[in-house]
Formats: sequence, structure tokens, C-alpha cells
Amino acid sequence: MAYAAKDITVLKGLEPVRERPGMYIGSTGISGLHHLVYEVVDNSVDEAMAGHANRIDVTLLTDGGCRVSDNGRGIPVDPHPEDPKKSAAEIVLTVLHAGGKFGGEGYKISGGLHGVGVSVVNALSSRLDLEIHRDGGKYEMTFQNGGKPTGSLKKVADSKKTGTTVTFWADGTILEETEFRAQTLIERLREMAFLNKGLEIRFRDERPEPPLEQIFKFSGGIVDFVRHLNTTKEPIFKKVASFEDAVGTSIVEVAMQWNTGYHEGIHSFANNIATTEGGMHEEGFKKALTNAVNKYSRNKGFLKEKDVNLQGEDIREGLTAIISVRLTNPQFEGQTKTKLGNTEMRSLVEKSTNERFGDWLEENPSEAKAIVMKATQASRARLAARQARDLTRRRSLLESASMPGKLADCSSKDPSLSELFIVEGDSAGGSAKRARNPEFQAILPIRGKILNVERSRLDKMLKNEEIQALITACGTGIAEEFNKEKLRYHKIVLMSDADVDGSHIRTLLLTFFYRQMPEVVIAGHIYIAQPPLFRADLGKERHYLKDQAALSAFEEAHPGRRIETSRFKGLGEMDWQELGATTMGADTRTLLQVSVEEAAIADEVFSTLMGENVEARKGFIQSNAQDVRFLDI
Ligand code: 0RA
Repeated sequence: MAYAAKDITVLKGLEPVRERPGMYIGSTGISGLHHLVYEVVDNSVDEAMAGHANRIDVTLLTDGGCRVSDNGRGIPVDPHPEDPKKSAAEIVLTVLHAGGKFGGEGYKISGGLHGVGVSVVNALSSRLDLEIHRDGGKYEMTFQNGGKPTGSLKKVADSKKTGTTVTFWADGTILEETEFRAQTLIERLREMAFLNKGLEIRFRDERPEPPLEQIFKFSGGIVDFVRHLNTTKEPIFKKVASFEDAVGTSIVEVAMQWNTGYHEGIHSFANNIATTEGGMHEEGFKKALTNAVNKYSRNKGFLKEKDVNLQGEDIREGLTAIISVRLTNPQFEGQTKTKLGNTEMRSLVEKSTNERFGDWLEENPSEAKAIVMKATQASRARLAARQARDLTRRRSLLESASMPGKLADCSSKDPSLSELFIVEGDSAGGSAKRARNPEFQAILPIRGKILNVERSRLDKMLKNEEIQALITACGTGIAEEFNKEKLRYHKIVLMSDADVDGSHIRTLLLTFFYRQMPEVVIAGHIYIAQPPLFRADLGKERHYLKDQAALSAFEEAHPGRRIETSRFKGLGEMDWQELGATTMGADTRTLLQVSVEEAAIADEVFSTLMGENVEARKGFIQSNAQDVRFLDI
């Protein structure tokens, strides 16, 4: 469609822009200032995208101005039919939203934050110079103080070239910042060059001496973009997968490459605008990517019938991808208006990706295999990580206020006065509950069975319900969450039988404390109860003797007396009064305080006996086979 000045729809003047600048450029700070540059550049990029320009020059001038020049068709210079005193160019520069009506459907494809047009830049400039090469002439016009023309558009010379040059000086009475940051502009201009294959963008900063110049031109477009993003990474293969598809007036372009890292780097754009909040195009892409890789994996037998599908997040691990779509009526939604809302883009991108990337996988079998392998590894790692997380959550649960049901707690809440008896077996636990002083003594029965179930590794042990109850009762938590200040009892007493099973339990518990709560051991909070091994009746007197040596000494001390002795096989043989009098009662008992060395030895014993090293276990058992009490401390 040939241009005619009558196509311009007259909307409003520029006053609203100066009254509410934030509405048009987002802010009046540094980002608003840069937005002015992007707004002008966008118009030039549109010319380039329409196939009429291939070069844009952006120059920062020493006097604070910014010049944007392109070799497009040039803004039309003919008079406006309804206002023949004015040129079309003047209307474009002085009327809000006028630009979008030019050039037929789809002209305004690129667009800044609000897609507002170059008139907004004029409105917020103290001065703007316009130079147009078109229709065989060079035309000039100047605006001042927010877009007021100093005269009409004038032909100043003949010219054979075409193009538009806009030079503006941001209005310091509206913008808080008027000094451009070269680096910010460079990043965006480079991105623009990546997104528009073959477009040459030259940036020149004349403010420093010597001036800074950078040229951006990428014949590979977003494929080069992906390579650029992966330069600091290690790609798993050299190729960049890419495809382009067009449906109606919409275009989708995708480029992707995987690296050995774990980060998912999907960057999506709609009409050259970064859609950082994602949106429909990204949704369609992700869905199809997952589908295509799974379909390929099944077809090639990487996934067997019984295997579950690879998950999207696993497939996207280490992926660097650019998704760039162009469409006529982009709807930007979300908190920062950077989420593409057009639903038709979802199905377009999904269909394209399924077909085109599906083909790519078939055509590139070694790369396809690398992608599948990487996703499979990611899937395994994710499952392992979940297990670790679950354990952490369980640890948090262990810290929670509710005490285990098996615990008979004491009423005192003062840890320095409180004692926890960990008792082997439910029957001994019952006696201990009757024998205790409930004010200061808590009882936690532990079943000997845990040994049989949990004779392997410590991490398994942590999953044991009884051990979990123990952690909860102690109150400190374990591992990263361990806090000694939360210890609920300053005496933790291990009370088990004086036989081999009792020794095993003791070893296990000491190992547990040594590994999981070393500070508790170091601080001397762990004790071992000393239940007597013998009962000795002397007439009406009853004595309890802790071991054979004590019994012999007792017999020697009472020569010629008839002493009736019996040996306790376990705690369960004692009645609760005996247990209280001999082992638990604060006045009569003897408690053995556990040292770190002792706990360390128990740990070593435990590791050797229960550990993975079969040879070490055999050796240990052989050399200690004679001494069934080797675990005793
Ligand atoms: C309106 C209509 C046409 C081009 C432009 C505006 C145009 C605007 C800018 C702003 C910066 N560079 C630009 N280049 C072109 C199309 C005119 C035609 O059909 O020839």
C-alpha cells in the first residue's frame, strides 16, 4: 500500500506527555532517559524489519545530545491533506500515537515499553533536530521546548539517499537524569542486533576522548545470541539447534544449545521486547520441547516402555535458548508488562517446536543423544536432591514442639535438672517409669529390634522411628539444624542390659550421639547407667553389686557369713523398686559419664561392624571373637 498523508489519524498534542511522563516512558530516572533512545531506535528497527533499512547509527554527542540515524525510507515529507500547512513528518513528531497508522498493517512491529513513538521523545526534549533524506531531497526541521516547531520542514539540499536522522536533547526540567550510560545502551543495542539478523547497529560515544565505538552485526541472529550467552559456559555440543517458522503475519524464531551447567536460561522476546515474565510463547515452547525430547527418546529406545517420561525441568537443565516472536498486536501483561498474553502464540510456538525441533533431533542423532543423556542425569540428580530435601524436612519435624508418644517426660522444664533415661526394651521401660522421679526424670523406651532392622548405615538409622523419637526428645535437632542450647536434658542416660545385645544398643546409641550431636558428648551430657549384675542377700540385708569384682570384695568383707547371691540377666529381671534403688535413684546409683574418646571408639566399632567394608568387618570379628564383651565400656 502506497503511503498517503491522509492515513494519519490525528489524536492529541504532546502536552499530556509532559504532564505525566512516567505514563509514557516508565520513569523520569535513568531508565526513562534510556527509554527515549530505544524509542527512536525502535522506529529505525521497524524500518529495518520491514526490509527498508540495514544500518542504524547511535551517537552520544559531547553536548549531551543523542543522534539516531538510519538508512530507511525516511519519514514522509509530503503535506498533510487536512492540514496542508504541515508535513506528514511534523505530524509524526508532534502528534501522540500518530506513527502507528503509517504504512499499512503491521507497520508498528517493534516497540518500546509502551510502544509510544518518536513524538514522545520530542515531547520530552528541550530540542530535537530532524533530518530526512527522501524523494530526492534533504529535509530539515527543528523542535524546541517539548516539541514546538521552530519552523516548518524545509528542503535544504538535493539528496540521492534515503533515511531518517533524529537528534534529541533530553529535557532536564522533566528528566531527573540526562547523562546516558554507555554500557546500558550497548547491552540493549547488541541485543537488538542479535534479534534482527544482519542489521548493523553502530554505537559511538563521543563524550570520552578518544570516542568509544562498537559495531554490532550478527549474520547468525539469535544463533549468534545463544553462542554469545554460552561463551563463558561449556556447551555439550558445538551445534546450535535453530528453526524459524511463519504463520500468517506472525513469525517465530528459536535457537538453543545445552551446556554442562545446571542453569535454565530461556530468554524470550516479543517484537524485540524482552518478555522476562514469559507468557504464551514460552509456554508453548516448553511444552513442545518436553514432548519432542520424550517422543524422540521413546522412538530411539532411550526410554523403555516401563520408564516414566523425562520431565521438562530435567530437559531444560543447562539449556540456553532464545525464543523470539513477532506479531501484529502484542498483548503485554503481568506485573512489569513483560508477559506475552496472546494465546495464539502458544499454539504457534508449540506446533513449530514440535515439528521443527523434532526434525532437528532426527537429523542430529549424536547431539540428540547428548540431550537425552543430560536430561536423564538431571532427572537422577533431582530425585536424589528430593530425598535430601525430604530428610531435611524430617529434621525440621524432629525439632517440632510435639514430643514422641513413647516418651514419658518429666514435669521440670529446666534442662540442668532434667534427666532422660533411654531404656532398652518395653518391659524395662515400664519398670523405669514406675521407678522414676517424674519431676526430673524422663523415660524413653527403645526396642532392641532396631539393631536387627538397622544394622547398616547411619543414614538409614536416621530414618528409624525410635531414633527420630530420640532426636525429638533431645530437642536439639541434628546436622545443620543442630542447636546445643535447645538440649532438653543435661543428663542423657543410656540404660541397657549388661549383655551382648545391651552392648550393641549402647554402641549404636553412642555412635549416634558421637556423629549427630558431638557437642552434647563433648559437654559431658551422656551417661551410662550401671545396673548391678548381682544381688546379695545377707540375712535380712539386701545388697546390689555391680560386677564380679564387687561381689568378691563383698564376700571377703563378710567371712563365714552365708550370702545368697543371684545374677541379673537383664533390667527386666529387676522389679521397679530395685531398679529405682540401684540404678536410677540419685542417691544410690553410679552413673558413668561418657568421654569423647569413648564415644569415638564406639563409633569406630560401629563403623567396622556395621559398615560397608566387609573385609574389615571379618577381620574385626575374628580378632575380637574371644571377647564377647568387647563392646563394653
Ligand atoms: C511513517 C511512514 C513510513 C516510514 C516512517 C514513518 C519512518 C519513521 C521513522 C522513524 C525513524 N526512522 C524512520 N523511518 C521511517 C513509510 C513511508 C513509505 O511508505 O515510504
